[in-house]
Order: sequence, then C-alpha cells, then structure tokens
Amino acid sequence: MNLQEIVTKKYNKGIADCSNEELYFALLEMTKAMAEKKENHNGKKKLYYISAEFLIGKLLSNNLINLGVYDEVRDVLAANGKDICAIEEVEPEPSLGNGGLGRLAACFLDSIATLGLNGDGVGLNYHYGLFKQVFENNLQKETKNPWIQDESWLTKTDKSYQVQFGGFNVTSKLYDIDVTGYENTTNKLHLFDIETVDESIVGDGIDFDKEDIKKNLTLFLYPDDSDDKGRLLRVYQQYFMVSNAAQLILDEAVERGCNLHDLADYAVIQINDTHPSMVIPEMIRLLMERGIGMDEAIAIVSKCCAYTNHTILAEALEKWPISFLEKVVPQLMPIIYELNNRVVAKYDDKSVYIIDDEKRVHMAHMDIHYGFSVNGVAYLHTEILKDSELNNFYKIYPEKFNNKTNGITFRRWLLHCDKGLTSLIEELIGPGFKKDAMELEKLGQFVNDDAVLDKLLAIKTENKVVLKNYLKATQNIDLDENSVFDIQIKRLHEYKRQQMNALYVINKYFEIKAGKKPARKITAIFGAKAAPAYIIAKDIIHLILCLQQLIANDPEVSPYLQVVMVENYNVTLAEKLIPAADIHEQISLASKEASGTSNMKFMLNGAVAIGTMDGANVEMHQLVGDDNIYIFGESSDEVIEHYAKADYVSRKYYDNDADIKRAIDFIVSDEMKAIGNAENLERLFNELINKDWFMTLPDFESYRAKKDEMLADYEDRKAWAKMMLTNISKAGFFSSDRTIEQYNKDIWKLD
Ligand code: 26Y
Repeated sequence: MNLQEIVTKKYNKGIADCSNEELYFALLEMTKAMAEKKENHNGKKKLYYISAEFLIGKLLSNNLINLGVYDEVRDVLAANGKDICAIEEVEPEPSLGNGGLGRLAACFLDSIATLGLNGDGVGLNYHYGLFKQVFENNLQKETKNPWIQDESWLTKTDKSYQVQFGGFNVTSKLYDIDVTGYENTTNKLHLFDIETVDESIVGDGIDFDKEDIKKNLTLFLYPDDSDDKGRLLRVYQQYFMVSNAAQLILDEAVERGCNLHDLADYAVIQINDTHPSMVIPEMIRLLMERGIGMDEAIAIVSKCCAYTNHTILAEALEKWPISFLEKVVPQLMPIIYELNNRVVAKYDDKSVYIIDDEKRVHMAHMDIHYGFSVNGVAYLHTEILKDSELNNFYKIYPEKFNNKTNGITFRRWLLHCDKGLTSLIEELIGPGFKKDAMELEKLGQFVNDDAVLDKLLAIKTENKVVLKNYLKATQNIDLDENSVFDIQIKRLHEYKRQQMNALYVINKYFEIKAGKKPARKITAIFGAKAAPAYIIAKDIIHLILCLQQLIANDPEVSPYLQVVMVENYNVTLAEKLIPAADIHEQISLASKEASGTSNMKFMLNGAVAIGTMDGANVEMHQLVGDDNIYIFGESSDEVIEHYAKADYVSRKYYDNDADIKRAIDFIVSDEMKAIGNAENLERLFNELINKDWFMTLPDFESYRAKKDEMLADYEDRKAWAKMMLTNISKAGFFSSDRTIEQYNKDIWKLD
C-alpha cells in the first residue's frame, strides 16, 4: 500500500488534511509493511550481536532511505503541502544507549543488513532508556524519557521465555524492531521485556524502588550504580538479557536443523563489552540441561563466542562480587567456579584468573578464556590491549587478538543528516559512494577546483543556519553562523577533557578583555550528559553553563566569544550539530579513548579535527596527513609512562604557568560564584590543582597554541575548504560497512 492508501484506510481523508502526527503514524505503518517483505533468511550460520545498548536514534527517515523511497515520499508530502522534516520531529527518540558503544551497535546493525548478512541484535526494551537531561540553575537534572507509544517501531512477538533468578522467576516477552539494510534485506533487533514492569513506580526525576525487580527490571538503562542496590539491578538486567538471548539462539538453531553438538555451524555470538558476558555460563548451563556433558558444552560455547573490548579504563571493566551472583543467579555459580578451576589448574599467573582473591568475578577474563576472539576497536587501542592492559592474556592466546577499527553508517551520518553535501558529492563523482564508501577518494581530484571549494563552504554555512534555526526553535539559543563553530559532543568524562576546552574558553575570555580580539567570533559548542552519580562530571557541566551565562552577559567579550551547552545531547541533536561543525574536538588524554566515533562523523561532514594521538584519531591522521588535522599533546607512550611512574603532579603546572593559574583561579572567582554554586566550583578547582587524574594541565599549552593556529588558518577560506574536502575524501575507511566486512571475514564467517 502506498501512503495515500494507508492514510485513506487509517483516517479516511487526504494527505493534505492530515496532521504531522497522523502522517508519522501512517508512514510508520507503511515502512513496517515494506520492511517485513524483505526479511533475511540467508545461510546456515547466524550472528547474534548481544548488547546492553542500541542507540538507534529516530528511525523514520533512515528506514525510508534504506527502503529506497525517501525522495518519493518527500515529494508526495510536499505536493500535499507537508514537510517531511516537520513529520520527523514528531518521532520520539529511543534512548537505548549511553554513547559510543550503543551507537556503534546501531551502526553495525545497519551495515550487517546492508551487506545482506544474517545477523540480529539482542538487547533490552528499556521503557525510559537513558535519562533526559534538563538544566536547572546551571546544573544537570535527570528526568525520565518515555519513548514507547501505542504505535511504534516495536512489534510484539509471541516469543516468551522463563528466566530463573535466585528465589523467583519472570516471564519474558519479546519485541522486535525491523532493521532494513540500504537497498537490501531486513534483519531484526530483538528487545526483551517483562510484562510486570510498572512505569508508575518512578517518582520524581528518575527515582524508583531498586529492589522491586519484577516492577523495575526494564525501566531504565544502567540505573544509577552508586549503591549496591543499583549494581544488583544491573546484574539482574544482564542475566535477563543473556538468558533470553541464549534460549532464543538455541531455539532458532534447532529450528534450522542444528543438533546442538554442531552449534558453532549455526550461531556466532558477538559479546559487546562485558555487559552480556554471562551468556557464556548460561549457554553452557542450557546445553547441559539439554543433555550435553560439561566438557563438550564448554567446548561448543567457546567456539561460538567472540568478545569486543571498548575500554582500558579499569573502572569500566566489570568485576561482580561472587555474593551478587550467588544472590541473583545461583545456578550459574557452579559453572563459573568450574571455568575458573580449569584456568587455575593450567596457569600460575593469578592475573588471568576469573575469580580474584577478593572474591570478584572478572567478566572480561571469562570472555577471553572461553571465547575464540578478542578485539579492540581501533589500531592503537588493540595495540595497548596486547602490550599492556591484556598482555598476560595476549601471551597465552596471541591468535585470539585482533583489531576491528570502528566505523559509522554513511546512510545516517551523510545521506540522511547532510543532504546538501550528499548531492554535491553525487554531482561530482556519481552515486557509487553510497554503496562503496572508498569511492569518496575520487573527490581528491577537486581539491584545486575553486567552484567546488566555494560550494563546499556554502553548504557548510547552510548547515550552520539550519542548526541555528533549530536551536532557536527548540532551546531558545541564538547562534551567529558567521562565527567559527567549534564543537565537542560526547559523554562527559574527565578523560575526554571537556574541562581543558573550558579552560581554553576562560583563557580566551581574558585575552579578549585585555584587547587581544580573535579575527572572528568563536562559538564553543558543548553537548554532554554526565552519569547521575559522577560528581566531578556534573561539576564540569556546571562550569560550562556558568561560563555560558557569564560571557553572554559581558558586552566586552560576547561579540567575540560564545559558549553554548545544548541540553539533552542525543542522536537527533548530533545529526544537526555534526554537519554544522567547522572544528571538532577530539582531545582525550592519549591512550584513554578506545576509538571515538564522532570523530569519523565530523570528518565525513567536512569538519577539521583538533585532537590528540588517541583512538581512531591516529588512523585519521595517517589518512589525511599532518596538513589536514591539528594534532597536539603527549603521546600514549608518554602518558602510560607517567602512570607507571606516578610522577605527575598537577600543582606544579598550576604554580609555574601564569596562564594556567589565572584560568583555574577564575573557576572560583567572585564573578563565577555570583552565577554558580561555590560548592561545585570549589570542588572542581580542588580536583584540578590536586589531582587532575587525566592530565589536563601538561597538554594545556600545546592545546592552546594548536587551536590558535587553527583559528588563524580558518581565515584562509580557500585553504580551509581544501582541508574540508581532503577530510571528506579520506573518510571512506571509516564506513561501518568496511568494519563489518572485516568482522565477518575474520570472526563471524557467515556465508
Ligand atoms: C560498566 C558500565 C558502567 C559501562 C556502561 C557503558 C561501561 C561502559 C559503557 C560504555 C562504553 C563506551 O561507550 N565506550 C566507547 O565505545 C566506543 C565504541 O567502541 C568507542 O569509540 C569509545 O572510545 C568508547 O569510549
């Protein structure tokens, strides 16, 4: 049925007479019907990508693009006086992820379907997902973010399983979301839920009874884990996710003719970070329940499971106390003990044991011993895993370790979010790049073509105006499209160093006050959520919001400098911010950002990076060369050495560098305290001068010098446009289609 037919059936009127809301629901119905017709049943072996997060973003436009009907639908709507962009606004954004890892999972599903591979995602149907961020008195406040409506992308299936917890059991219910590849087949995202979940137990903000598991299990993504109740709930969620996944995998395999002994020919499981790691003992348990001996069950599961690591930050590597697991999943403990005993019997090195002396279960250790593949997410990250973080495992299993540099789907991050740039590219090199991203290299031939460079600059300005109008309408923020848009958007974390960017802003403020005015107004744009219990991260948000207010109200400075912190940064906002960026900030402390993926999105949209030699920035630098990226700061080797020697003292930088001292002192100045809270500002001040665990101060001067150089270069508009074009032309490597091809060739081996 076409749109008009559906509209007639649903509402008995014409398209022109429908509200945007009605049209959204009609398009939803149309899209779901089209997607269903393309279901994938290719091949014997199937991939299950299990992840606690799938940050899928709004789906309407992407589905229309992938189904090949976007232009047609847009035109039909336009002919009836309707704007597809306004209809898009009606769709709520599901926030089923925190950041990079969850968005990566969503990009991967798109590429898996686009390549026609038989692979589904498995996760949880969080009713409120990640919190919605609101600012009140320059502080982050968390509120709930309901996204599920009566009619939505979710389709209720008749699949349902029993999941046993210590002392009680629950019945699951499976909801599916169609994932249609670009001009290809449809796979599924399976999201498990329970019907006893009770949204009404959520009180003010995001508070709820963390112990009432039957009512709260799938309410939120990673509820606040600052106390044991929150942490226990996470274990309940994780086991619920993997027990359902394991039952689904076994059922589907058997349905396709598997006799369980040959499971590895039918199923491969990608474990996305350690959140789904309990799938290993759970699969072993279920195989034993179905009559397979323990030795064989372990061997079978070890041939099916592959693990992806996304971090070297110790606090993010999950270690569950045995007491937690005994309470939540007592049936798994005998298996986990056995898995550990086999390791203990074989190796003397305690650092590779699954259970440590403090009676904690190291989830990653279980994955590495009992999976067949371990991968990092960028070249540098994998090297660090092999050489230091997981070196003891690398020595045992060198053959398991491999790198899969992350990627992004070009459908969402170019075709959808930057239509102007997409048509320019198509005009220049034809449509081939939509299927083969490496064709973007052909743009290289235009790097001295003035007309092309001018068009590129014009598209950037148009995108800046679109962002300006959007932020005005939605957040009442005023932007100047003739200023330089310098954007840092990512979760708030000290290692990502938003605080260093803020110190740059303060330094600029002083320079302007002293009469040293920049050639052009600088707009420093931030977007970030802080974990609810991460105090210093919230203090950094407070600092940025206070700076925003202080500078906006200073007539001496505001013509030259503006700070903007957008509220509730999410995928939808990213789609507007990224195409509008001139400069993007990738300034993590070297060695700490496993990969980064926004760096790739910005590059693809013609922004130029200022960054450290960290994560995928390293590969980006290699692709574009020194002249098209601004690199500064200590190397990962230097940083790792500082940590090893424990020789970094932030106080020394504060005492010996007058600019650094002036900027940090400003945080607790009377002007700032007049706007913000002394408690937050002082805590951050003390953190910076006494700890600065992620070494902001040693890199500050090189950061400042590099950014000033960059801003000066921006004034040569032609030279800048060449950098933009070079970045776009080299971005093909970062297509998630390439990443997924590599996963399939090296790990999954699907037909
Ligand atoms: C244990 C729990 C608190 C936890 C929850 C979420 C731990 C980690 C995470 C999320 C991690 C994450 O998003 N990591 C990011 O993964 C991206 C995709 O590989 C990388 O690009 C990025 O560098 C990394 O920080």
